[in-house]
Amino acid sequence: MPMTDPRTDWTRAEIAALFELPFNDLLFEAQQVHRRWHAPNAVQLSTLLSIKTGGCPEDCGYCSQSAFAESGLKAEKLMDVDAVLAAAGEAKAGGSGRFCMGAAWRNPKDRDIDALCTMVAGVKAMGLETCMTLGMLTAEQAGRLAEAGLDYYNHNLDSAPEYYGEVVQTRTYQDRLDTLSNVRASGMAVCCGGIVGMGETRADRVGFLHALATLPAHPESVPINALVPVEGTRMGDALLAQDEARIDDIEFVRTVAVARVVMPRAMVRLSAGRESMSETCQALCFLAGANSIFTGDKLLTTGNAGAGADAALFAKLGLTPLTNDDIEDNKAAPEPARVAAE
Ligand code: SAM
Ligand code: DTB
Ligand code: SF4
Repeated sequence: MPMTDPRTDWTRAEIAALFELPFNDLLFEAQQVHRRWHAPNAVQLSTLLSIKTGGCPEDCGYCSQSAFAESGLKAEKLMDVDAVLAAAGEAKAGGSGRFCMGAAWRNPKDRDIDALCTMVAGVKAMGLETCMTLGMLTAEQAGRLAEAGLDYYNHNLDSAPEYYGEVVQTRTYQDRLDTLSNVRASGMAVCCGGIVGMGETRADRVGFLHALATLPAHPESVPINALVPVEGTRMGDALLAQDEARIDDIEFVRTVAVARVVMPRAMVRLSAGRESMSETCQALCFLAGANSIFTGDKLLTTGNAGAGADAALFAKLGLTPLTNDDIEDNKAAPEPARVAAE
């Protein structure tokens, strides 16, 4: 097959048709696309750290850190650089290749940028890839972070444009797109995905993947989160009260598979929600093309599967951690590469 840039002109009808395929056909298609661009049995490991927890002025209906939620979370100030570097050291020792630092901000203040740049430089000097998620960024702020060595910026579209008003009201979809374009222009890689299981319809999931797959360039990394219901959050409470049914596993796997097919070169990350997911469902997600996870027993504020459970699952499935060198080799490869596993 000739090398072509991944398509960014997907239509909603095409994406809806992928969702509607018989499950086996969809998974077969996703596996074929996956094997053309990625190592079939290697999964990238990232570790998260909340560097500034709670008290966020945004009203995201899923989030424990929103000041609008009654999750009981104490608002903290930005962590010291030394404490962040100590946590990064532990992540590296635990085999993680990427360290993602998250802050519960609407946007960073200019006076925070020096400290953030020192964190980036320090984490990078340990040989880890760096990622941050800090809310909206101006072009100047994105430029400063890129210069300091920030490899990835995570900024999620979270859902379809038409469902966004149900998710958050203190910012617009266009605000998100503007930050994504500032990040892209700075040269950093884009990590952008969203959450399923927030009470959205399949049509909304189609609209969500359509928004991602028709960005001017696909995100390098696409986190797919399953809503973690946190008590005291608007959406968490609705799910816990069973007003909303938990997303069906098969529909979740379909979402991962369609993401893989429409964004063939992206790393698709099976993100929040793994702690309450069966091994079987996670295995199907890997088969559907997920090739990245968060390690450790904590995400930002909620629990994660943990190193022991992950090691056991990897052993059962014959999966190996994807190294940063593998990822670089894959990017540099003139032909679709199958790194590390052949
Ligand atoms: N404040 C920044 C922002 O929103 O861009 C960064 C941190 S925010 C916690 C990062 C992402 O985590 C959100 O965009 C959302 O997709 C995901 N997230 C937060 N709470 C979640 C939950 N309870 N369940 C699933 N995903 C969640
Ligand atoms: C993303 O899409 N998922 C991660 C990361 N980006 C920053 C965060 C998940 C957070 C889950 C809820 C919590 O632990 O507070
Ligand atoms: Fe704030 Fe981010 Fe949570 Fe929204 S998702 S409330 S912006 S920390």
